[in-house]
Amino acid sequence: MMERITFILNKNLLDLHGYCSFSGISESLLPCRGLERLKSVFSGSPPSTVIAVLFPYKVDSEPGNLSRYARVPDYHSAAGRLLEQAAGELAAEFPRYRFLSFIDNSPIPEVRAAALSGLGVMGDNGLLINPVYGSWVFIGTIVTDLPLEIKGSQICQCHHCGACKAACPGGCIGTGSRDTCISRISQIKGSLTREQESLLKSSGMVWGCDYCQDVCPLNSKALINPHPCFGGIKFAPSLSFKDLDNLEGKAYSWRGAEVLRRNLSLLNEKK
Ligand code: B12
Repeated sequence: MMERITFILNKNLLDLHGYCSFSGISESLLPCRGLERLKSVFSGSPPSTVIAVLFPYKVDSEPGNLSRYARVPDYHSAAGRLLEQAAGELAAEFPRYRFLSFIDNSPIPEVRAAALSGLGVMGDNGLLINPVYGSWVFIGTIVTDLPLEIKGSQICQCHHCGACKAACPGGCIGTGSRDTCISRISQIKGSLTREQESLLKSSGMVWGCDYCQDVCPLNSKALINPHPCFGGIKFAPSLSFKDLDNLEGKAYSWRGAEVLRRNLSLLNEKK
């Protein structure tokens, strides 16, 4: 059975995967629309296993005002399609069981699921750090009521070297608060507070933030080999006003042009 599952996952380019028990994450499910889907699909038979899958996304080390994850086509659709296809094939192979895929907009705490699945360590910056690709990986999952053999289920942590904490422009790592996280501020709709504006300006970021990942020593030898689902497409490392006319396929298109325009305008203001 395990061979068959591995075959189906690998055939769908999901070879960077691991398994954890659903009970390891069931206490920390995230409230979102997907939670209702999860509850309704598994109403008769509770989930037993989570298949966690990684999608390496780093394409370059060039500086720019866009975080690395926004420099490849939108992972929600690119990686989401592969997960959905694999879930369908697994359901056809094991018709007595259900298989439901998620990515990002997910009730599954994905970093925890991936760490429990043995795919890497949990960094102080809250991110999963894989030994080969570093933290430059997206995480998706397939939840199933098919009980699978789980080997080990312990979360390993990083070395707490403090580099991410020192580099975080908002100084929020280790504080338990994400209020000053640049990635979060870059996504806020409407107007920003003075403090948020000045943090965003000093970071030089228009969308997302990679400061904590750039300095992580566990990322220093990360392999740059983006997942084939991104089709070899690499967007420019920086966004400019003229790019706002066409946001199709970009990871930040869901937020709309206005938030990006505001961020770009802030960065263009004299300091
Ligand atoms: C909401 C969210 C955010 C919010 C965080 C707000 C919050 N509540 O924590 C914001 C917008 C800030 C954010 C930013 C980023 N995110 Co995000 N995010 C998520 C999401 C959708 C849910 C996380 C969550 O709420 N967990 C539940 C809370 C209760 O768990 P928690 O144990 O308290 O804390 C978790 C995180 O919040 C984080 N964390 C812990 N402490 C701190 C402290 C700070 C300052 C921050 C920012 C985060 C953080 O680590 C924990 C493990 O997940 C997940 C997808 C998912 N379904 O899991 C992606 C996810 C965690 N994000 C991801 C990414 C890539 C990022 C960014 C790197 C994007 C970027 N370049 O800007 C940044 C990184 C910032 C950082 N250092 O964490 C990836 C991580 C991949 C990986 N290798 O681990 C995920 C898994 C999405 C995916 N499918 O790949 N994210």
